[in-house]
Amino acid sequence: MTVLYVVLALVVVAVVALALTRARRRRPVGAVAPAAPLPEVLVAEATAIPTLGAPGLTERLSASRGVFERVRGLGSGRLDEDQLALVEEVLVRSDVGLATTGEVVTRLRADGAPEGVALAVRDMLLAGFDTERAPREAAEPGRVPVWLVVGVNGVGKTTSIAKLAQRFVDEGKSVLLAAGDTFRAAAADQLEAWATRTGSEIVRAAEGADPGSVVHDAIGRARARGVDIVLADTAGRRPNSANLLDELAKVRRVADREPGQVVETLLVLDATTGQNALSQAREFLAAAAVTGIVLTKLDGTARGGVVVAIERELAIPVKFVGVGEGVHDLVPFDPEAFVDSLLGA
Ligand SMILES: Nc1nc2c(ncn2[C@@H]2O[C@H](COP(=O)(O)OP(=O)(O)O)[C@@H](O)[C@H]2O)c(=O)[nH]1
Ligand SMILES: [Mg+2]
Repeated sequence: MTVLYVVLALVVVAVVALALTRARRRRPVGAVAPAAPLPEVLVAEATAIPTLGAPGLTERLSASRGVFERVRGLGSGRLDEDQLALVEEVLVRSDVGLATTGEVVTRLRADGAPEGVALAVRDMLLAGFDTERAPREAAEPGRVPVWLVVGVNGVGKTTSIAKLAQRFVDEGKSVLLAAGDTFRAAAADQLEAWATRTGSEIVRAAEGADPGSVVHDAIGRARARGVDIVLADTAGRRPNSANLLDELAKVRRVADREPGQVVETLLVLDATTGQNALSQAREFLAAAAVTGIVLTKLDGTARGGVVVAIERELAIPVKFVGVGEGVHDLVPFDPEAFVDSLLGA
């Protein structure tokens, strides 16, 4: 008897399901389907922005990961001199810097690696990233937050601004770009193209105009229109570097004057230049009061370990990393995901 009821119930369910499918198929082309809320997981997928934990990061960092291959292949326990030399060579090649390399090798020699060499190196590299790195987006009440983006020519300032604008727009915020690189007209054209693509506003001026007044106008306009944040591009080249640094200090003063407030000064460094990025950075630090680093082109280098050296030697947090040329290829720097993509299984 019970079996009969179960079979009957199954038949009824099957018939109803079939009828529903038919009904759906018969809906004329162009008819509007009843709006059903998207399942949450679909919504999350549709709007997801890559983060350093996202699948694909390990592939983007594959050149840097390749350098660590031989370390990942080592076992556990005590290390002999050949193995220690191998770890040393790998760390030097990855550009983590001599200080970190020396410390890691010393500790491995003394303590061995009971749980595996890769894991021990991972933990030691990770221990160097203990800084607060959340970017500041809010200004004091009544003031317009400004992110000033500085760095030498070609490191990826303008592209990173476009990617940052896209992130803010994706979060539902309004963005105004200030074309403070007035050295070449093409620089403002490039920024304008990104403004259009990302749905941001832009304030630009003629080639050779005073970058301070561009940033000043941008802040005025942002304030008048209630724009959430101003991203200011700057020149990376001047007849000599002293001029450039003076100019940046001046732009910064203008941007920080009410109603503007500089809440982040991001120095953009190109990871493919390895340790050279460090000497470049030191020149900027004093002049521009840098609060964070954007490390670009991590996808195009085997020297990804340079991020370890940058934080250690400059004592400035890496806030974002560039992992490609696309507008979504800038992600908040997540040390754990980064180190795992080099040394994880
Ligand atoms: N592969 C790769 N290329 C990048 C990245 N960031 C910037 N670039 C490229 O670097 C070049 C210079 O960038 P640009 O923003 O014009 O540099 P700027 O002179 O500092 O403004 C462009 O070709 C960008 O596409 C990145 O994260 N990965
Ligand atoms: Mg530029």
